[in-house]
Amino acid sequence: MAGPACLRQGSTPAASLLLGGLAVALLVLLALRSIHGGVKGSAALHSPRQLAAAVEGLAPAAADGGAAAEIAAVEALLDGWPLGKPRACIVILARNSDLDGVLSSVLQLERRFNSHTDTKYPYLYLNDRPFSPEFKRAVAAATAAPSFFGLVPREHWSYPPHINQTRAAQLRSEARRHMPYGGSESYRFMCRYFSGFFFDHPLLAGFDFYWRVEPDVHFTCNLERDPFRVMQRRNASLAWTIVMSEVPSTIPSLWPTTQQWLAANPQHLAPRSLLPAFLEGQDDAAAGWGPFSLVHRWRTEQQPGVSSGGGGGGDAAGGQPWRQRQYTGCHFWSNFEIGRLSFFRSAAYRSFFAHLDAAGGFFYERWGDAPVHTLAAAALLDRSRVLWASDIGYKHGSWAHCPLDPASRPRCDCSPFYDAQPGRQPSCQLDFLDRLAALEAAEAATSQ
Ligand SMILES: Nc1nc2c(ncn2[C@@H]2O[C@H](COP(=O)(O)OP(=O)(O)O)[C@@H](O)[C@H]2O)c(=O)[nH]1
Ligand SMILES: [Mg+2]
Repeated sequence: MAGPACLRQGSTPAASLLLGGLAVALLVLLALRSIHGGVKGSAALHSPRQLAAAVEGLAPAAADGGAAAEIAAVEALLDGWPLGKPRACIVILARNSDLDGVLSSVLQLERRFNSHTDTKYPYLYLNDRPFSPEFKRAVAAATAAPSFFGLVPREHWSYPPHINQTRAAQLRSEARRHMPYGGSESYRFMCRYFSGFFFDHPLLAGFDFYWRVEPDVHFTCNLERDPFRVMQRRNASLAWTIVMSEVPSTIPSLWPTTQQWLAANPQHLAPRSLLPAFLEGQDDAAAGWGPFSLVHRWRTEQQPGVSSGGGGGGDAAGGQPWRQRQYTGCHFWSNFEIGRLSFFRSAAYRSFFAHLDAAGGFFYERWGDAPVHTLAAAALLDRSRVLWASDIGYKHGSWAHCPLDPASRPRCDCSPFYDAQPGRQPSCQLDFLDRLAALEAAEAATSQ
């Protein structure tokens, strides 16, 4: 409030007129945006946004930082959404400093997929701090798809009241040198946000599906199928590309806390769940292959076709595998994630997250959203609702997935030969696929 009032006091009549004119122009532009944003999005939405951004800083700021206008624009877009087309969006959590990496990821996703769809899926950019005009201008100009910008609510990016912040800070400083992001407070906020809150952001309210994209990732294949339509048609709730191992010291109590929740809520465990494929087998323990065992990893890496013995047995008959067994630490790597929002908004998922949050491991340890999403999907969903998006070429950091089938060669710029080597695949991916095969074989055997 102080800024505009001071400006007005010192200004001349001509300056007041100019400022008033700019304010009116901004209002007209925002109204235009709501009208155009709904239907074809892109081109019509673009220039008003850029003009609006150009006068940003001169015009009086909206009291809510523009949140209501942004939500109205998304609603208008969805009001005109084609019948039958998945109500889906691309979600990017980023800082202003991530701009170059965001542009790189977005340009690839556009080239490989989104710019070829009839109605382009919108981008929803989220941040714990306001996006700069420069960030907004640059990413909006990068796509013909509409872009929207949201602020993460403070209560979703901070400590819940039961956390002892002094203890959390002390544990962080001890963890600093022992694990990636061990000393980072903001990384913990980020992991908790993706675990428990992103699906409730008001900008996502009207959507059924999201695709999570990060800065500096690579999409290496032209997509022939719309993954959102695949999710819709197959009634899927989660799609993944890479299964990664977790750094054990980040999650020592995640599995015991999950076990507590499962014991109190057995009705939520899906009868044909994926959970056994994420658990060490009983005979693994007998053979001395404890959780995260290198011997176990070596065995599955060297002999990918050989069953590790886990996952099968009596579990497939609907037992309670989670009671006795250890979590392998393998998880769907969540920097790539296509999901159905109703899964995360379900009472079961919310109850699971609330239980984890109450236990404090997001702050006293460094629980990642990837193992949290994975354990939830593995326990709560029928196996058929979790898909391997194996036709999507993808790379994050030094790990990649490249479609292996020869028919994919002309549409991909990655090396299936290179990526197919067992040593080039995360050991957890081999472990998971191996256990999954064992689980399905055991289930087939019992149903005969
Ligand atoms: N707004 C915001 N985004 C963050 C912050 N920390 C991480 N992110 C985002 O969260 C995602 C994961 O972070 P990243 O640094 O890529 O983690 P990594 O993939 O686990 O190494 C990315 O989309 C980041 O842009 C933060 O403090 N603020
Ligand atoms: Mg990343």
